[in-house]
Amino acid sequence: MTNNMNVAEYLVKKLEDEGVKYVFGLPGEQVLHIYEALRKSKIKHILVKHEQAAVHAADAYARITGEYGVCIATAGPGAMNMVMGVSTAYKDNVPLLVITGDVKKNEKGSDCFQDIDINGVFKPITLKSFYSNSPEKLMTNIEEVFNNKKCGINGPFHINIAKDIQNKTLDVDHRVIIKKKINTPLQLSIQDTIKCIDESEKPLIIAGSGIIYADAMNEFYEFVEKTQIPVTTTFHARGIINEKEDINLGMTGIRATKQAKYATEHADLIIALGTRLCDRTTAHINCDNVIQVNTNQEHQKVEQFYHNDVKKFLQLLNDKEIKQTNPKWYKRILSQGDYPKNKLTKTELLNQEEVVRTILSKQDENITFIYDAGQTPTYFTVDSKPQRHSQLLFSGGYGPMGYSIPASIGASFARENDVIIACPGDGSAQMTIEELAVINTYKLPIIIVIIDNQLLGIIKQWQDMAEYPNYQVKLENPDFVQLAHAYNIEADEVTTIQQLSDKLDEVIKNKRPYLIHLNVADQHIPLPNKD
Ligand SMILES: Cc1ncc(C[n+]2csc(CCOP(=O)(O)OP(=O)(O)O)c2C)c(N)n1
Repeated sequence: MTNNMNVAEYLVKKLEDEGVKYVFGLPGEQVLHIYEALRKSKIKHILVKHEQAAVHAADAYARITGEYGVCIATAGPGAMNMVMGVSTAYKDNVPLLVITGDVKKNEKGSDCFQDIDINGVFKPITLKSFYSNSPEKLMTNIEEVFNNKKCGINGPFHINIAKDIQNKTLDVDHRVIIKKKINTPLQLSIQDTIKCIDESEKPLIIAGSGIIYADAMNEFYEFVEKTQIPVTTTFHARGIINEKEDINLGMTGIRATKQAKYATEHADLIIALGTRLCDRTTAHINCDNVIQVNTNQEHQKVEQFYHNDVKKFLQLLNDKEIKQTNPKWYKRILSQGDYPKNKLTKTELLNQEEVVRTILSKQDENITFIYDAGQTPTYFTVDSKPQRHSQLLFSGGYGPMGYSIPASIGASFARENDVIIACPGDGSAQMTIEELAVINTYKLPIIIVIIDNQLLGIIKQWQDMAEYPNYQVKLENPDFVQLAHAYNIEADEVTTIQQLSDKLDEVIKNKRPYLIHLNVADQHIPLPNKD
């Protein structure tokens, strides 16, 4: 690094050195110096229309690449607009680096223009929220953020830098000392795990997205190959092994496949890797014999919990002799078969599930699907079989409406040249529709399919199920096709399944931004299987 760097330049250089290619954000007065450093760097800044979108875009980028998604906003209102996106990433431990500028150091807390306790707001929704109020602190903080990632600790980190500090020259020779954050797995824990596997007749793996974020995929494949232990996944690790392969039983939890549910209920040993075992995942676990390896210990739920980097843990395990699973257990699971597909009912307008199945029928390695909160997630979840990880993205454990359009932008930069299909409901689309402008600016190959029932459909269903009269769930929508045109995006209305299928074939080939609008029936989604 050259001498005479200011803090902003140092920060951006550090991002470059760590391989950051994109930063999603929107400038403001309190990040002026950082933007000047970005302007001079190799990093590409993607200018969004709303800071929430910057975070969702960075989040999708991170879910796909496993690397930090980086986003930036100015103090006060800019930072506060990020809260939704940061909470979303926090709930799913998505690796994010969130950078905000702040008012001058000596004005902090003085109630001056745009002064608010940003760190106070971000603290509960990040793994750590740093206030870098000196050049030395910034140097330590940014080092710690990247060191955590290297140790397999994943989730959002926040760095807040006072405007005047960004412009301060720093001593590049200042020595940064970082404490190691995570212990190397003990031989004892490895031996215990091997003993459990050796004694088990019916072992099962629950694979979580921590494996992806910790860059432990190869170690994971080696472990599965070696032990032949059947695999189920959390939602976010879906496709970590192609779901069409028998060894992957599919997703476990409340929307489990029939085989995953059976295996989870009957397993005598569960090895949970890179998952925090949230309530939606643990739905069918019956045995006490659960080994969990995860760097997030906040939500530790089992006795045999190893606070370790899953990559290191698997490396050590793979070096040892381990028993192969009895194929009888595996055959018994496979004999359970699948739940029968829902019968499609005839509806006056398009049937939502048929629409989703038609979209999913276009699946190939180079297409990523992103859906939003509402009714259609259920169909995307039960009707899909992802062939690679992150082929199906959703805002997951937090589930905000408005995720899919901005996330499609981040996904598009993560998988350049691929086609991204974003599928919001009409309510969700309108929460972040302004980002069509960004899709147009960068001419991203994103197809937006608005699945429009003119309702906040899932809330209407809740009201119906509670036998409440419907209240405040009817939507009066704009003409989405005209709206897309106003953003200079090609768009069309489709009214039949055949038209939808043909239109998708055409626009997937074209690799240009496109919006498809369709009206669907008011339907109730099926509730989770109870049998
Ligand atoms: C930001 C936000 N506000 C409110 C909710 C609660 N909520 C979940 S789904 C939903 C309705 C979604 O409507 P739409 O996008 O049209 O999808 P549909 O249910 O009709 O398929 C609401 C209000 C939420 N998840 N996120």
